Amino acid sequence: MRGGYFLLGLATAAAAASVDSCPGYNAGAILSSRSSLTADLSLAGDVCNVYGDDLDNLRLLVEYQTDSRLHVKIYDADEQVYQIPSSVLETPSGQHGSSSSSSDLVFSYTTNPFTFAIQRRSTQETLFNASGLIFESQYVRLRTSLPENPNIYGLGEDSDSFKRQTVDYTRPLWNRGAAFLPPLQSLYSSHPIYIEMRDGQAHGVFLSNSNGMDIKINKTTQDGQYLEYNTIGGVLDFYFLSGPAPADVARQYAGVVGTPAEQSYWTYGFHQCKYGYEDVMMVAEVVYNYSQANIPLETMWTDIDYMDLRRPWTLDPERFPLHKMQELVTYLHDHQQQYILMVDPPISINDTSLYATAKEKGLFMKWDNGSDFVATMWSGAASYVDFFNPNAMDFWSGQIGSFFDDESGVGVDGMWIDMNEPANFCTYPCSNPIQIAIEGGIPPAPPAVRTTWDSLPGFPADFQPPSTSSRRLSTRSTGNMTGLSGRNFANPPYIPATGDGTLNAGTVYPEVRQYDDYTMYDTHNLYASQMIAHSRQGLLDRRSSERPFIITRSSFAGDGAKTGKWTGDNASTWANYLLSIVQHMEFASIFQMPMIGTDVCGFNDNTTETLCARWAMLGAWYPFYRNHADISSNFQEFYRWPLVAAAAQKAIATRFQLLDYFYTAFHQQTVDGSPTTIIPLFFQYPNDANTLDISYQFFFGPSILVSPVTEESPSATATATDSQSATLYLPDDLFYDFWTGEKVVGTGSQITVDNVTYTDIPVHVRGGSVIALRSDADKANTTAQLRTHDFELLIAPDTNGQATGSLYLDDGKSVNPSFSSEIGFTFDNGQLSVNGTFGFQTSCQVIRARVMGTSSTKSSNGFSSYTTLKKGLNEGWEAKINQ
Ligand SMILES: *[C@@H]1O[C@H](CO)[C@@H](O)[C@H](O)[C@H]1NC(C)=O
Ligand SMILES: *[C@@H]1O[C@H](CO)[C@@H](O)[C@H](O)[C@H]1NC(C)=O
Ligand SMILES: *[C@@H]1O[C@H](CO)[C@@H](O)[C@H](O)[C@H]1NC(C)=O
Ligand SMILES: *[C@@H]1O[C@H](CO)[C@@H](O)[C@H](O)[C@H]1NC(C)=O
Ligand SMILES: *[C@@H]1O[C@H](CO)[C@@H](O)[C@H](O)[C@H]1NC(C)=O
Ligand SMILES: *[C@@H]1O[C@H](CO)[C@@H](O)[C@H](O)[C@H]1NC(C)=O
Ligand SMILES: *[C@@H]1O[C@H](CO)[C@@H](O)[C@H](O)[C@H]1NC(C)=O
Ligand SMILES: *[C@@H]1O[C@H](CO)[C@@H](O)[C@H](O)[C@H]1NC(C)=O
Ligand SMILES: *[C@@H]1O[C@H](CO)[C@@H](O)[C@H](O)[C@H]1NC(C)=O
Ligand SMILES: CC(=O)N[C@H]1CO[C@H](CO)[C@@H](O)[C@@H]1O
Repeated sequence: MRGGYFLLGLATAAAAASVDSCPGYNAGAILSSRSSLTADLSLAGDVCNVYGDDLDNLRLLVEYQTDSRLHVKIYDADEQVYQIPSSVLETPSGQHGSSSSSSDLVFSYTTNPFTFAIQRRSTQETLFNASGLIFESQYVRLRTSLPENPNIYGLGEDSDSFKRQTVDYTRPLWNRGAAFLPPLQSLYSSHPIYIEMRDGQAHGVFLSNSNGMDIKINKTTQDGQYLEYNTIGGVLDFYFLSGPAPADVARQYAGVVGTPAEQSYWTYGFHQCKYGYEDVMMVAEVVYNYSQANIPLETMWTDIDYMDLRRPWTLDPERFPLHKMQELVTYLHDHQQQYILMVDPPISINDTSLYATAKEKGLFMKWDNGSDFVATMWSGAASYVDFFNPNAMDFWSGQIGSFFDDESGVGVDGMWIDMNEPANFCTYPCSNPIQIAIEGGIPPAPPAVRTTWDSLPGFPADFQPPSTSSRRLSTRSTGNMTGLSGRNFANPPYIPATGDGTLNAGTVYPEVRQYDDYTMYDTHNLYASQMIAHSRQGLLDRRSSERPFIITRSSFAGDGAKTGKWTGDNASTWANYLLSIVQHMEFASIFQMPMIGTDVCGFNDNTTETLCARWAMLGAWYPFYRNHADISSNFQEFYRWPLVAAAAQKAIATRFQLLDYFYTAFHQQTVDGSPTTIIPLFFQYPNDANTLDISYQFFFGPSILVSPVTEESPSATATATDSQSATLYLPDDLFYDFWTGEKVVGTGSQITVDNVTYTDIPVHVRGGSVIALRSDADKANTTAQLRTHDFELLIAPDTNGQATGSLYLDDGKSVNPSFSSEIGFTFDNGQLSVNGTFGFQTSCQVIRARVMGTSSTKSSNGFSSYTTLKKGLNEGWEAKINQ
């Protein structure tokens, strides 16, 4: 494993050509049982040593784990090659009782050279056909042939098309801070799972590998259509998932990486943030202005502005002093609102006491020679916490516990974790991160301290500028670093097409060490996962019974089990408004990270009134609904324009009506991974080939089809009375216009909805649904108040006059709620029955119900008159409903 280190550059072109000369492997010593198969793979000829050295001896492990899940792993016989530590992502191993004769997936192979194929038993179709195995010290390749123009989804994070391009496409995965979300480059997260659709049937392929990689999809005359994995290390650890419905693949994937974390009820309220709120007074003003504008603000956020010179775990003593922060938190909590602060992972060297403590305990990532690695971050020179160190948990949890202490610190309600790709502003080779920070003006000079602040009605009268000192928090823990390795981390021979042309741009360098002999070369894509896990545990240590709410920027496969995510630094563009729909379908339905949101109205650049209005309407159908802007962008709180305020009021009221419906849908996904949150159309209609290309419509929960306006406003000076028409696709199914109740028969073609104003968005209810709406949702100022409102049922019968729906109720916040109800609604031609389990006692009633589609003319109201019910939700009942 030591050749070719100094040949970079000159050798690259020549080397690339010789990939074709690699000999492949022969299989021998094959042992098969009912439910597994193992073999030895040995290099079948002369080494090619293209990107490092060929490994002579590999092992193959095949496990029929369940009837729908086949595990295939190719790894080095010595087991020295890096593998994802099970402490970070524990994927299932062992056979779990399926067998080669009962599995839906059939494994077959050739020995000389070794190739393998995966077939679907029921159709005999070959789903994966692996050839071209190369296994070198710094490069692993495997290719599968595919049918022409395959329908492939997943493999993110990305800003590319929803359905993957099938020719000349490279998807690099190497977590990377990438403002403006450039297409065809690495973005913040890595999720190496894809779903492929063939003739209405779906299957999934997950490669559990955290190394940087390129996944190429191409069609050439020589090789036909294929998908090819090119990783810079790790092993080939595949989970094949048989579907056959897309929703089955989602559940099967959850069976590998875990089901998503349940979120508290309040997290579905509306959130506001901006980078550039200059002091706690300005933050308070935003809270106040939202309330004056009658727009229900649920949670207020503060970006790194609150830190003293951008140093994590500090407060700016003049602009965000502790006692004012505490008053703000008290105010918010008294009004049933929440507060969240951003936390970055590195410790500033200028934060001398905390830095010394962490350094002494050995908690930082290190150079090979044992010196602490120093990056340049928002605070200037800073060292990243090494979360592999077993003492990092104590340290991190201690920081969370003391800094966010409800009595003596800032009692936040969740954590926003950023820069965890991890990011580094010091360009390689960075000899002096301190100097780079000084030259780069980092941290920037803080804004002038205000000398007079107007008092805000409702806030303490002395909500006035302070003069006192900041508070620093101390820490405890121990740590150690060991290990060397023979690979060329600094100049790897194969470099994924990240967009930078190198792996050391904008991040902690690949040669930097982590505890237990890990190097960032292998663990880079897991840095965020570790920060997420430690933050979640820290939040649990602090408030043990409450569901921890975390929003991260970077992530890896499986992190949805612990965190939510926002899609990072998008821009205030129409293209990014549309892109959010694609990203949310990917994260929610394919990557199992359904608490997903995009900065509403856009982060970078200045938004416009009409874009922000459309985005306020779209954002209400995001699982995580937050308006956020950059420091260099104009203010864009919803109350800044009357048109946007009106859009937001309607959007939030509608979201509130549907909040328990969505809470129920989200809960279902946390139980078994069912894709019930943001759902692509082809998941719902797998046999309708037209749905395979639909990128900008989605289901919000199983019954609500959202079809946002997809064309940019024609006029920059539009007013609330202006409108546009929207063209949308309706599958062959019965729908109802959510707003008018009118029946709309889908025929598998496009329809046009006219007069979609800036305070409107086309929404349809799928026939066959019963939806429990919170009544008077427009009168609730927070989700806490909403939870006291009664319900009313919206009934959308199918063509047989039948409909069903469900409602999950619990206390909305406990990690393991002691009481919950799973209530089923069944409607059959006017007869409604309510049954289920009723563990959660509530005084909320179902006060009334109405049926959709009693008229099919647009001009008249399509709803039936209300049937008054006034029935409780603590036991089953039946009722007759007027139609
Ligand atoms: C599998 O791939 C090989 C090329 O590697 C090709 O010759 C063969 O036809 C493929 N088989 C199927 C069933 O796709
Ligand atoms: C796809 O194949 C073409 C033709 O061989 C080649 O020029 C191109 O580089 C390939 N693209 C990728 C992403 O591999
Ligand atoms: C709050 O509203 C007042 C009155 O419209 C305005 O002057 C002020 O700039 C607003 N402040 C913020 C931070 O939105
Ligand atoms: C919402 O209304 C309730 C009840 O009137 C009140 O206690 C609470 O402070 C209000 N919250 C906000 C954010 O206005
Ligand atoms: C941080 O510390 C370095 C080294 O001691 C020093 O040069 C730099 O001026 C400090 N920066 C700030 C903002 O205090
Ligand atoms: C360790 O290596 C780094 C990077 O090459 C270098 O900056 C640092 O000075 C070295 N430390 C020691 C103690 O040699
Ligand atoms: C680190 O661990 C190694 C082996 O476990 C040990 O020899 C060494 O003394 C430790 N170093 C520190 C600084 O604790
Ligand atoms: C946003 O608009 C302001 C003026 O309203 C301007 O100063 C600023 O440069 C603009 N920002 C961007 C990113 O275009
Ligand atoms: C509720 O009623 C429906 C329809 O009668 C039935 O399918 C379902 O099993 C019932 N559920 C419970 C929990 O009783
Ligand atoms: C009710 C309404 O606003 N109708 C308008 C819908 O759009 C068409 C074409 O733009 C107008 O002619 C209607 O007046």
